[in-house]
Amino acid sequence: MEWSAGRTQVNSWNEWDPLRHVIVGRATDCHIPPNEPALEAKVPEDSDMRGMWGKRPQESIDRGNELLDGFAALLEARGIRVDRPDPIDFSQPVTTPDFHTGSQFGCMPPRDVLLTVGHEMLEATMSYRCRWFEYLCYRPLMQRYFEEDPRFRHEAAPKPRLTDADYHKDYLSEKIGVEKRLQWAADKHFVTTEEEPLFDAADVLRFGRDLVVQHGFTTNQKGIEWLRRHFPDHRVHAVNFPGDPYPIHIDATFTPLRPGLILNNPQRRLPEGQREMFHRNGWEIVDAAQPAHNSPPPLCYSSTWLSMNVLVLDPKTVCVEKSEVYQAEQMDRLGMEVIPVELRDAYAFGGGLHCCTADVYREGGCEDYFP
Ligand code: ABU
Repeated sequence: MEWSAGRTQVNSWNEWDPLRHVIVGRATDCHIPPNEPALEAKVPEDSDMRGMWGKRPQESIDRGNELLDGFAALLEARGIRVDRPDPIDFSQPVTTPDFHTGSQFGCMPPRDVLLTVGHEMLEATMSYRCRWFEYLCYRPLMQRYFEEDPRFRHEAAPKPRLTDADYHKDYLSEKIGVEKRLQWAADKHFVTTEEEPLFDAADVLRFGRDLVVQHGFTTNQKGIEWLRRHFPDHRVHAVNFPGDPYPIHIDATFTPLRPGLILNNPQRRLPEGQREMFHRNGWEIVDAAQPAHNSPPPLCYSSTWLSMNVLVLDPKTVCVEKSEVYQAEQMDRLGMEVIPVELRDAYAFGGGLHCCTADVYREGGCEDYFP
């Protein structure tokens, strides 16, 4: 069925086909959540955010929203339909029979929560206690899509219990050191155990019939197996990136730009043994350009590699953060038209241009790129 802006259709099979409809997150009421096992393992050891929690400064929220609204307006000006989540009160604690934590996180970034595969949008299990209820911010949209698109499948993965059994205790120490973290990453010893299936949607990249999923802090092997059983018509490939001492989410590590071309973070190279399916099918994996910044902005959990967290609008057009000049130059050399988008002051809310969006509709169908 052809795309029409007036009629909701959910359809997106990869990261690069022409984008027509997308969700953009909001910074409203975003909180720095209290310490909890999965978060403690992720916050860099030298970060001034360790031990800090509470609502983020209002002026940073206002600035974040200004940039996110600007990005939404830019996409709309290009004819892309943009929907936004409905924030809930993130100061509320999360209490279940199994755990309690003092506050929530926010409704940034949607890419972590929602995985669109074809006509389906799947709510991820998530692996942070503070993000347990985040899916609620997207429920008004899910209800609307369900009413308007008879093909839309709204799915939710089993909510995890997130007891202490979900986390390796040896990660819950103030000082581990990067060397030990890198050894653990090479041994695929991550903070999450195999107690139950866990995955964040941002650990999944879509390549038509193939889903490439990062095994790391936020997605365990059972989560990948759950995805394999949930999508029986797909081939699901587990990958890991041993150069990353804090491995969460694949989209600042491995970035497909168009059929046949992927950017890979040069500090987090895909191991030789996992490249075979790409090489066999003529795909090129090139090192991403260096970030333009030496450190992330204040109160930001993410690394400087949000430089490569770009949003592909179609196989020839890509949104790159405005200050990431080296990444923009590389895109230009790779034959992409670059749209600069100012977003750095919103990074602290959970990520870059890919993170802060979730696909609803891209043109095209389910192709086999790795026959
Ligand atoms: N959500 C992507 C963050 C990855 C990184 O910190 O490099």
